[in-house]
Amino acid sequence: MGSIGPQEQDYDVLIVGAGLSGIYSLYNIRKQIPSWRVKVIEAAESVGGTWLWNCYPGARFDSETISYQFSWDKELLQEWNWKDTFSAQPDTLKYIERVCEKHNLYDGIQFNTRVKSAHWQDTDCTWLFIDENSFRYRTRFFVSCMGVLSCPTLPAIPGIKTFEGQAFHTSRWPKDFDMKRDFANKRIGVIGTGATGIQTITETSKEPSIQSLTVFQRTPNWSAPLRNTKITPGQMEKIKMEYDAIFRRCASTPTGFLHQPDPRKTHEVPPEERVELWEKCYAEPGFAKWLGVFSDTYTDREANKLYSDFMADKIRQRVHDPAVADSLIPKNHGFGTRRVPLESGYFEAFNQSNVHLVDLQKTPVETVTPKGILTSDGKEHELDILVYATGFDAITGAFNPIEWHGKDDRPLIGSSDTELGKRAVWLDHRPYTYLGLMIPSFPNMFTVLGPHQPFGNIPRSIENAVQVVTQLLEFCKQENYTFVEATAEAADKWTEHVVECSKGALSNEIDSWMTGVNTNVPGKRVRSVARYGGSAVEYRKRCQQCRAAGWEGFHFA
Ligand code: NA7
Repeated sequence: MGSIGPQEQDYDVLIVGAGLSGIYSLYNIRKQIPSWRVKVIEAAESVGGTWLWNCYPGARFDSETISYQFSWDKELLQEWNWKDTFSAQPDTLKYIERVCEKHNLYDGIQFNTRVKSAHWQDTDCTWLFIDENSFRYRTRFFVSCMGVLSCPTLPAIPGIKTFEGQAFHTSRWPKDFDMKRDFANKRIGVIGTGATGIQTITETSKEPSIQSLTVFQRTPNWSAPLRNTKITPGQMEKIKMEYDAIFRRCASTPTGFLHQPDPRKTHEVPPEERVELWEKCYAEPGFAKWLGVFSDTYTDREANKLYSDFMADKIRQRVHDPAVADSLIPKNHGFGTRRVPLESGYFEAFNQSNVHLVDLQKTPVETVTPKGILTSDGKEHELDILVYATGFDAITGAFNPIEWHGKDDRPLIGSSDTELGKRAVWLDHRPYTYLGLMIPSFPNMFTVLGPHQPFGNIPRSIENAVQVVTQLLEFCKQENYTFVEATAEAADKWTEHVVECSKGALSNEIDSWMTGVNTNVPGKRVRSVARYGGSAVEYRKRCQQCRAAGWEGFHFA
């Protein structure tokens, strides 16, 4: 790819993405290797990534706020006062902006820049990136911080372009939206009932001025109470004194959250005592009800069935119409085998006379029409606004829109149906990595929160990945290496280990973004193992062992 031209910038490290991963990468690499030229390019107009794009009504953490922030800035931990046990999106975005201001990160970020292609240059061991405006960026090293859920997908149903009302995806919510003004007297439809749909539907249902809300549900999801509360100034002061212990606890749990599973197995415990634990967890805020229950809940089919039955009863108690309750109870997967969305009155929304559930398993969508949605029973559901809460091309998805030319011109993602696709390193979207950090044939390229990393408590995973990547870069600098690549042997072994870790998990038996399935993306209909299913403790141990063994599994030159 040609020589350096006037429109070409040159860096030691180029980072793509200015969400939590990208801003911490910028901060840490700058801090550890101050002499290097580091740059972030970002498609959006500002920082925040997921927490910038997802500004739909009701968007908030369902991870505990106090465990979901950067642990490395002790000063900011003492300065920052959180309002909610589960922070709302605008507050999280303010926090991220404060991190960037405090550490002067804005001057290292170029906004409104979307990468179109990436070309490995064998001659001088650099990457050449080209953006949508044909600007070129040459860099020795590249850190991908493009996010796990950053590429929204619209449903593959006919007619979506014909709709004459307003229609948008939840992660492309209209700017300056005002619920009272924009939803008043409107007939609103929401397709999708994942974590996003559940938050959007609940919040919308609470707006008294809407005319109606119609929920189009293809697969019901298990969901349970979030139980958000305000953090009082007194509580905040106490939390500030406990941060060391909070992050130590996160470091000791399999998912990086504050919750440790109960080590007992379901059948070791008498039935009344089981119910006592389930009730206790159900009454607690946050993920206790997902992550704090018996250790075999997500591997033992019978144990999972018992807990799912308990949860199904909770739904029946909350939804007045038994037929609606039945539609809302998942039948094809057990509780917790998909990522559990937490809710704040979701089930009660269906008791309102202006909220309607359309069970797409009984009456599938035929087509979107100019006026609304036509289902197989011949009914046209008329709508003014249609919201697509239909999720993302997850994990490998952010890499998908970029044209990759790795070593020997290998593509990154490809379909086995095509000759070119067969040479792809992630054939049919199946990730192949070493430690989830590097990909053979893609030298000098690192992934933070890439496939094969643990995705539990996201900031905890990000901090570890950024620290390991920075250490690797420091090692290259010290040793004057201009080339680093994961060996095929190391990637084979690691990919096998990741597959091994996922065995026995009931979550493998259901389609979800976690198992790499998205029916709206061609080539993503078959399940794959895209995330590290072992414990985050084990993952970090393996990263440390690799470093202690002189970065075993990497080839340097
Ligand atoms: P999810 O969890 O992937 O949910 C997407 C939802 O959209 C889900 O209910 C899908 O039903 C539904 N969907 C997708 N395509 C269609 C079509 N074609 N027709 C009808 N319904 C459809 O995405 P979210 O944004 O809610 O959450 C992603 C993560 O963000 C979440 O797990 C948290 O970690 C934060 P399906 O189940 O596929 O039948």
